[in-house]
Amino acid sequence: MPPGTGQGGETHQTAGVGQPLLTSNQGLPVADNQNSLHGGYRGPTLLEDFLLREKITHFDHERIPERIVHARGSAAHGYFECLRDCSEWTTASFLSKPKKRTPVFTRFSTVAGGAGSVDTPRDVRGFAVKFYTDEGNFDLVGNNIPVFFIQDAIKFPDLIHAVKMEPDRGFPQAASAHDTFWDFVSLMPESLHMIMWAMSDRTIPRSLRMIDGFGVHTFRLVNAAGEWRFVKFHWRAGLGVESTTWDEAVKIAGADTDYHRRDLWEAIERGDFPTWELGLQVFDQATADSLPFDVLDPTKVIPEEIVPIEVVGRMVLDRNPSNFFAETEQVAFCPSHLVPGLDFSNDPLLQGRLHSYLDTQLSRLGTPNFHQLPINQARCPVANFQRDGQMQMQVPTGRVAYEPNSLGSRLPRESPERGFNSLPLEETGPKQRLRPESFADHYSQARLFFRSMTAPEQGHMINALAFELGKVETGAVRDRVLSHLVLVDETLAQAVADKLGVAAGSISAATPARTPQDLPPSPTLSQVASRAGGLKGRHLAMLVAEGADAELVSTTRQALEKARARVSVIAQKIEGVKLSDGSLLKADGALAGSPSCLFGAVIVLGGEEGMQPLLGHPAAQDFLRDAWRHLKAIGLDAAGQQLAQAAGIGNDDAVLMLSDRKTVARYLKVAAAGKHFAREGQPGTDV
Ligand code: HDE
Repeated sequence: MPPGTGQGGETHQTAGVGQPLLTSNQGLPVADNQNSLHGGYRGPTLLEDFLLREKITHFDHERIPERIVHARGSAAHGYFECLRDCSEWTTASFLSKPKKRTPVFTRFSTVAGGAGSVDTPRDVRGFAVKFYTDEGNFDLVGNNIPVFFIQDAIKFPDLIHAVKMEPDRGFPQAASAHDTFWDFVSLMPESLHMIMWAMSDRTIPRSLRMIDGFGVHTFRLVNAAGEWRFVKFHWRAGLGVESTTWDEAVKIAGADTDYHRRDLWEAIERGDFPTWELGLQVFDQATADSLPFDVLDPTKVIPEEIVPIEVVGRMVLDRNPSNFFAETEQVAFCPSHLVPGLDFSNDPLLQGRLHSYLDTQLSRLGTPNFHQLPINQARCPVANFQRDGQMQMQVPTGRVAYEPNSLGSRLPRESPERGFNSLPLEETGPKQRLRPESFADHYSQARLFFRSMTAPEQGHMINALAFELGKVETGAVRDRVLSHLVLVDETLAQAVADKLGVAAGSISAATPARTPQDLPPSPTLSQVASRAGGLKGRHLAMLVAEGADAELVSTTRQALEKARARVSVIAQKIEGVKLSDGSLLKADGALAGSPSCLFGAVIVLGGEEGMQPLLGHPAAQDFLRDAWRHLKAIGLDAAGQQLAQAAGIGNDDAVLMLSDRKTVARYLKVAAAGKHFAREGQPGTDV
């Protein structure tokens, strides 16, 4: 028998010089990792096989309970760089000095789907940042939308039960388009503002690198004099906010379930590090009192036009996790993790979260020692008298595990000066279960949001509402939602009703707790307005057929790379194509697995003859048909135009002929502008 081969022919990988020995978890060198211990030549496996049992038992316990919400996530390491001395507002050391860097770990997530669901459902995205500051960990556990569905934590389990899979049938997975969700919404008008955001393009992002983040609640900043101000946290994506269309998101879900995870990973591996600015809206009690809504109500924004956002730092994500489970899965965020110089507000949603996250980590990670996991460890000294518990990783020494004490030396002590002091705020009033009167206006900001959108964005919201309600089986639920939409905006309600086939005039308005007001529109809420423009960080596809002009291919590629876009060459066969000069152009993707929905803009180049096999090819036709439908810039040479004709796509300002450097430059300009919304309404598009 040759060395390294077992009797059954299986391959053994034995340790060579300098290679570590494979061992059991106790360090016992393993001789055979391919075969269990048998009693007899073809006999039963023996209970004695402790190596088999150790390996299988470990495997059986590999999964931990997934997060009840935000189960599917992707994360990265990086740093936060302070850009402004914020000591007039806060003593928080990570905001104290320009250029000061604080390590961070940031996890993005979808909310409703399970850990194995897809990346591109219509859903809010979690945006949770752990700052490892020199005064302890600060977790800013936010979302990519600045408001929330509910005002009081006691409604959270109801909201989540409504949006998750319906409990009897176990579907739909990762989707809000079903009866229970809209039933809940229709009976909870406080969710209306968030619904407007959820039905906007924000919930179908192109990339996790292209979402903004928000702390949602009002927090407090406290300075050295003990003076406090309110604050709202905003993360602004360096690449700007960009979204897919709905049809594109659906198709991506089929083509690449890991689309966002892969995109984030690959960008960081390439050295194309995503960045965000951290901005603060800082305001005092007098400003809060002057607003027509309550700043403790998490269903409200404070428009930037009223309280401007001041940029105080930036975050760069520059390192992928080394191990998905150890880091992305085991990271434990808690809004109660804060540092001196920050404090909470009385937002009743935030107050409930202060309890929930610690509790959930105990259930998920199984022990109050979860802070000892490497990803959760503070990067500053941690010392106290908490002891023992499951999975205790430390070995505390000495006989003193209590305070006050006098028996030890160099034991941890309190510091009234440097320690965290809750603000000594006075609270008065009867103890009761209530919703403050100041939380009663559920429609004015929903209206403000809708009316602040550009026309294409409004159109997408109407389509999204019609799609979601079109999936609702119960007519009474659909009608009830429409009765709220009337109060948001009559044209919106009418447009949705038309798409559902509900007769004009048959929708009656709900009775609002407070009459909605017309607030001045806030153009900064529109994501089109906040789009950064440019091709940097965008992923484009070049579909190349045999015989394509080598010079044009190289000119186009160079120009795109100079604009710092990522270009993927797609060919019918993964080995690539021969160009006009006989050289082989390697492909990054085969046509069958690389539909155009995966890319921000597309180009099709080929030799006339080489293009022939693609003209009748459904995947090639769909490549262009979808690029057209998804409002993308399309660059074509003569052969590409033949394919466009075969696919039956239209022609407009964002379909460009490519022949030389000049035409390529024109294409780049058009592609840099993002989606070509002017195309909407043309045959083959969605509106
Ligand atoms: Fe969460 N939320 N949440 N949430 N949340 C969780 O904690 C909860 C809320 C958010 O990447 C859970 O560790 C309650 C608002 C993010 O690990 C859980 C309430 C916002 C993440 C929980 C809210 C968020 C979570 C599940 C209402 C935006 C993922 C697993 C009172 C500001 C963090 C976990 C990560 C995760 C509870 C509302 C954001 C169960 C009770 C509002 C980004 O503890």
